[in-house]
Amino acid sequence: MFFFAKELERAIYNWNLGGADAEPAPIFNVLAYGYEYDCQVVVPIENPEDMLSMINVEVLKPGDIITQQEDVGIRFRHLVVNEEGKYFIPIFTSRDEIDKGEPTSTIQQSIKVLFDMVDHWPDCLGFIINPWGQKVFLEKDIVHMLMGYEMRAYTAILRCGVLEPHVSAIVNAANKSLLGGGGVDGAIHRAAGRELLAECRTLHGCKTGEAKTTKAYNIKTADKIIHTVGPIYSGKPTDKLQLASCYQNALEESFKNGNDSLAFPCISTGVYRYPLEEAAYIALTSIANWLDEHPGILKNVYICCYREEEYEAYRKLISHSEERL
Ligand code: AR6
Repeated sequence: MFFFAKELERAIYNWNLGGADAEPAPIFNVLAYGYEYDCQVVVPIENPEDMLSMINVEVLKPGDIITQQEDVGIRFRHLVVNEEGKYFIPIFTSRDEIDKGEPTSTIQQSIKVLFDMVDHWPDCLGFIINPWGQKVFLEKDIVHMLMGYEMRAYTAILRCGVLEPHVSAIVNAANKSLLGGGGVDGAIHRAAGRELLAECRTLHGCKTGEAKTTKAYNIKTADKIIHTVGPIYSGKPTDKLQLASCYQNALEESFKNGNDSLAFPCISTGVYRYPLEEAAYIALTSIANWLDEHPGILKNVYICCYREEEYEAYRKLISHSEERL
C-alpha cells in the first residue's frame, strides 16, 4: 500500500536535506504515481462567505433562500504573484500543512484532475505544494512533464546520518548478535529506545549478509528498521559477496514489508573497516542490480554518508562513471 501524502512529504523533506545539488527525481516519482493512481491532495477554496459576496443580491434577510441562475461553482484559492494577476494554486499534502497558515475552507481533489485542468486556466502558472512549509513549485511545464513521467526507482546520495532522512524504513549496520553496539547501531538503539532491544532479543541474531526487520519505536523519521550485518573487512573475496548480500537482502526485506522509501548507511565502512571506494561501488551496483531484477517497483533509495570521506568516495565513483558515458 503506497501512502501518497506521506511519501510525498518524505520526498520533499529529503530533497531539502540534499541541498542545492539534490535531484527532484524522488518527488517526481511520487507525483507521477499520484497522477497515475488518482491520489488526492487538499486544496483551499474560497470561503462560502466570500462566495456569497460574489452573488449579486441587494438586500438579504435571515431565512431568505437564494437561487442563482449561473453555476457559482467552487473556486480554488489563488496565490497571486504579479500585477498581471498571474497566480499559482496552492495544494497541500495534509491538514497539518494547511494549519501552518490562515484558516480556510478546503476540498479534497484528485491530483490527476488538477494536472489535467492546468491548461484551462490561462493565468495559472502552476501549483505550489505546501506553500506554508517546505514548498515545491510545479510550474506548468513541470506539470506537463509529470503527466508523462516514467516512474523509476531512484538512488540518491545524501551527506547525513541515516536517522535524518524521512523514509518508510532505515537500514541498521548491526552485528551478528543484533543486540546493539557502537557506530550507527548504537545511535539507532539510543533513538529507538529499550523496546527495540527487547524485539531484537526475539530475533536470535542474524548471519553476515542477511537482514531482519523490526519496528522503529521512538524513531519518528521511519516506520521500520531493517537490520543487516556487514562483513568485517578481511581482504578476502567473500567480503564483496557478503557486502552485496547486505544491500540486496535489505532491499528484499523492504520489498516484503511494502516500504516505499529506504535509507542505507554505508554498511561496514566504520568499525568493520571496509575500504570506502570499493564499498561504495558494491553498494551502488548491488542496489542497481536488485532494482533491475525487480522492474516496476517504485522505490526512493537514499544512501546516507555520515562522514565526508564516505560522501567523497561516492562523488568520485559517480563522476568517473559520468566521464565514461
Ligand atoms: N550516526 C549515524 N551514522 C553513523 C554513526 C552515528 N552515530 N556512527 C557511524 N555512522 P559503523 P560497521 C555511520 O561503524 O562498519 C557497531 O558496533 C558510518 O559513518 O556504524 O558496519 C555494530 O554493532 C558508516 O556510514 O558500522 C557492529 O559491531 C555507517 O554508519 C559494527 O559497529 C556504518 O559504520 C558494524 O560496523
